[in-house]
Amino acid sequence: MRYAVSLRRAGAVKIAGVREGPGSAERHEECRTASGTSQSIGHVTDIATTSLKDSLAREARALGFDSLGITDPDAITGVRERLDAFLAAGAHGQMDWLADNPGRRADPKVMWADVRSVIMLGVNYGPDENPLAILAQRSNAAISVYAQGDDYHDLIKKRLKLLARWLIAQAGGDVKVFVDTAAVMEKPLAQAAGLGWQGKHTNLVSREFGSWLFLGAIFTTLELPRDAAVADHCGSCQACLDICPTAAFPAPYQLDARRCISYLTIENKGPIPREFRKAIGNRIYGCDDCLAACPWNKFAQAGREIKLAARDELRAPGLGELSRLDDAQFRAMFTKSPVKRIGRDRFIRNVLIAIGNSGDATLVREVERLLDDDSALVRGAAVWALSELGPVNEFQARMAIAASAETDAGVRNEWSDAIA
Ligand code: B12
Ligand code: SF4
Ligand code: SF4
Repeated sequence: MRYAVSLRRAGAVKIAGVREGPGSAERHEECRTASGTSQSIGHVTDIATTSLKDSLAREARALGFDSLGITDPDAITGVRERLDAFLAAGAHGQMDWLADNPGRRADPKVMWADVRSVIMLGVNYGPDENPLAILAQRSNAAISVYAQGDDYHDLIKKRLKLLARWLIAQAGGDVKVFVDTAAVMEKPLAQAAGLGWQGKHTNLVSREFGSWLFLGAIFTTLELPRDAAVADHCGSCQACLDICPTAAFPAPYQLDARRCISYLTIENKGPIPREFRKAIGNRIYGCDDCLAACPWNKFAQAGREIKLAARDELRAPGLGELSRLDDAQFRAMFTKSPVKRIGRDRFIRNVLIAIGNSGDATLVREVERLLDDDSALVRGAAVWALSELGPVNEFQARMAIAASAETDAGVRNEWSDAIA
């Protein structure tokens, strides 16, 4: 367990009298005591800071967390301006939820006025093999490391709740727990809490776990001792910026999500813009290139959580096999996996882009079948894949027939663009 700061002096933790936090439309989880009610303590108590924090760290470790640090809710100064600049540039693309109430996202106290301390936690999901090796196997799919095992949201949320309950039982107070989906800026908070620093690829880099930490947060009304923020250790390195296949970093520390393969394959609901299709290669869900390029990964070890470990069938699945999945088979194959959330049509869209990039003529058969798919998104991607794999003259003849029967304007455009 990485303990963000060593505790040399025993101090006092003030547990203020609090009521339940204000209602919020955010998808946060408020942790409750076993009896089902939020526990509040109506008086101020002293507890040995060191022992509470040490015990918290021990409990967190036992629950599977690898890193823990505590910060002040006011610690992330300057993020509002950067978030505003990101949104003003439109860098969030279709992720409208990122633009909802930026004031709340950038300031934990706007999210919850009673919060006094933010406990940041990390779970190491370091891969057990080089995640870039699969990129050379062009007839197989690359699924990003984070999505090869069970969904981390479910796993971490459960453990955050257990840890939060433990904290309430020990010291009282109210809590809210968050992982990924709420309006909380987890990376700047984790940096302030001493878990690592936000690298030039914009993710948190840890000296011990490199780029491979999932983050989660517990907001509490308890006043807990703070850890020191970690300084930036990127120096003159820019390996992550150089490796990015789609040039998604307009500047160090800034990402244009609209160009990021993770966004394009997961968040983007429509057709993948043509300019990025070739650069996507065989990445069908997310991308790890900038994470994997980071030299700080040399200290990383494979994650210890078995549920987050790669399922064998998701390490290098064949593109042909994936392209044949119908809705029920897709759901069955990706049970408990984060991949499930994009649904079968977007998934097959991604597989078809990878097939178009495979150079594997044996996959033409699969593509032809998908030209008649019920989903226009799938048909459009199939047109592109065929144009990349098939001989041009044959394609022109096929276009004349198929384009005339096509009812969707977007797919008709795919046909004419493909031939242009
Ligand atoms: C939206 C989102 C995305 C979007 C946008 C990513 C982004 N960088 O904003 C997309 C879909 C692209 C995405 C992709 C990925 N994501 Co994501 N994502 C999020 C989410 C929900 C919000 C992030 C956010 O607030 N973005 C808004 C921007 C403005 O904030 P920011 O990235 O912190 O931007 C900062 C910098 O730009 C900086 N900055 C700007 N200028 C300057 C200048 C200087 C000098 C400095 C120092 C800083 C600086 O200031 C900004 C504010 O701090 C978080 C969960 C959460 N609630 O925090 C997960 C999260 C960031 N994602 C995560 C992961 C794992 C990924 C992927 C690796 C998944 C994958 N393998 O495909 C990729 C990585 C892509 C990348 N290089 O960022 C993890 C990262 C863990 C970590 N160790 O950091 C998180 C924290 C989820 C989690 N709970 O674990 N993600
Ligand atoms: S995840 Fe991939 S596409 Fe996105 S910024 Fe990193 S290297 Fe570029
Ligand atoms: S690859 Fe280099 S620049 Fe990028 S986050 Fe890692 S240390 Fe920083």
